Amino acid sequence: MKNYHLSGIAAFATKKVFSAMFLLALPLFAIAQTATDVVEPPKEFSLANWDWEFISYFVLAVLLILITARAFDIGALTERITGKKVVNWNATNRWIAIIFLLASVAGIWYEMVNHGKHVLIGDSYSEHGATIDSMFNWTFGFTFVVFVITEVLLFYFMFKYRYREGQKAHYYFHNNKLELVWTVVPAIVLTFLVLRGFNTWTKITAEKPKDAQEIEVFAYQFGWKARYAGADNKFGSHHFTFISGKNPLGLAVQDHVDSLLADLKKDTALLNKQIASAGDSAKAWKAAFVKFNTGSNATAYPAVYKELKTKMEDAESGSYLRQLKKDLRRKNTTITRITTYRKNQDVFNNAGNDDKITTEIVLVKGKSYTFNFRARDVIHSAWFPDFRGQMNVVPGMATWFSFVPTKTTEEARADKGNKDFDFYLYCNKICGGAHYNMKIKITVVGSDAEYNTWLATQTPFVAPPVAAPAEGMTPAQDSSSIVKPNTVTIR
Ligand SMILES: [Cu+2]
Repeated sequence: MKNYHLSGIAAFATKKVFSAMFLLALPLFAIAQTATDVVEPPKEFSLANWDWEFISYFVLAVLLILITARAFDIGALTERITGKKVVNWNATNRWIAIIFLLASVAGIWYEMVNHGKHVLIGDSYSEHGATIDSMFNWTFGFTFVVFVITEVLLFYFMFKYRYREGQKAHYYFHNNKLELVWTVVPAIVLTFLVLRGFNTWTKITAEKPKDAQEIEVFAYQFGWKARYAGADNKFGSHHFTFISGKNPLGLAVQDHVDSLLADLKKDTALLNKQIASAGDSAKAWKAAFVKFNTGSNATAYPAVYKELKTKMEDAESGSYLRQLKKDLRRKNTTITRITTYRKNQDVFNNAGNDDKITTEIVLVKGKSYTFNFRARDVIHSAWFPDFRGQMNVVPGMATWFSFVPTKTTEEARADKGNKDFDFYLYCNKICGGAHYNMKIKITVVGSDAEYNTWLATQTPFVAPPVAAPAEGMTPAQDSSSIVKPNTVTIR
């Protein structure tokens, strides 16, 4: 071709190499990310921390590309001077296309064999899990076959219908039959996949299995708590206004709610006093600031200076008073809510006293469980990857998920050849800064006896009353023998 333009060829070649590099680099980067197990703390900026080996390879690659582009330029120049074709581009590109196709297939194969275990989810350990996996396999199978056919055709057509001199392209406008085929076939396949998914999901979530043991799963920024019903097999009521440091799940337990109300009333009394004397405190802060701000104090103690100045300014501008009033309003609202809820509902029936709040979930293999979810603050999502379950956890909305674990933790460890393996329930909704750390361990045991042993080690929310000592015996003085109320605090 006489009219090949030098810079045109160079640009074309460079672009081709670059896009190939990107295409190959992206999955490699993704795999490298998932393969990293250890999270390293951020390093301080220092040239010594740079990966000089990688940088030198990168520079070398850029140089190679530039040299290649230059070589193309030379070839094209030679073409122009001699009038003879140096490279037959149409013939070369068709083979590059085939090589690219084969290299991609080999690359995918290599990555799946060597790093596939980092991205694949592993065996399922719940009864319904097999259906989910089968659905995944069908979807993957269909799309994979279509993907392979279209990609092979794409590169083969590039090979077959390359430009030849004197050959004219066929003008092809419309074909009803073809349109029909590639509309109807995907429609049928998609209908099958979607209906199957819909059916499966409906079956899994239609209604709570009647024989299932219920466990409450409570989500908060950033962690999980589980609640098991006590000996009465009944869960105590709860309300979000009852939540306090000592009552993280807001259980309706009279003593806790009373002491929360008392605390709130003490707070509001203090706030009222502070509001009444806000004018005096403005004067006091000013006096303190003037007294401090002499000589070189301001430069010698900048932190104290800044604090006093801010306090004085806040007091003078009225923002201190506004803050106090805002706090008071908030606390009064909470008091009203608590008293209203207390009056209207017969919730203090002591059902929650023996509930057990745990930092681990223990299940028995082969038994049916329903997890009732509750969120304290924002939307979370409960994800049981090994049990193929996921459900949103939304403040103010009751959601649940049921499954039957099919193997114990020990059996799963043996399956995987990993003695450290554990099941976890993760948060799968980016809910804030420490979302990545939000998980709770699930242990599946083989027998009721093991489960009961574990449950016995968990303290009830309210300590049972200590039995009166038998006559003639002195009451136990050892404080460690007294069961303390379970005060799981939320970080
Ligand atoms: Cu979360």
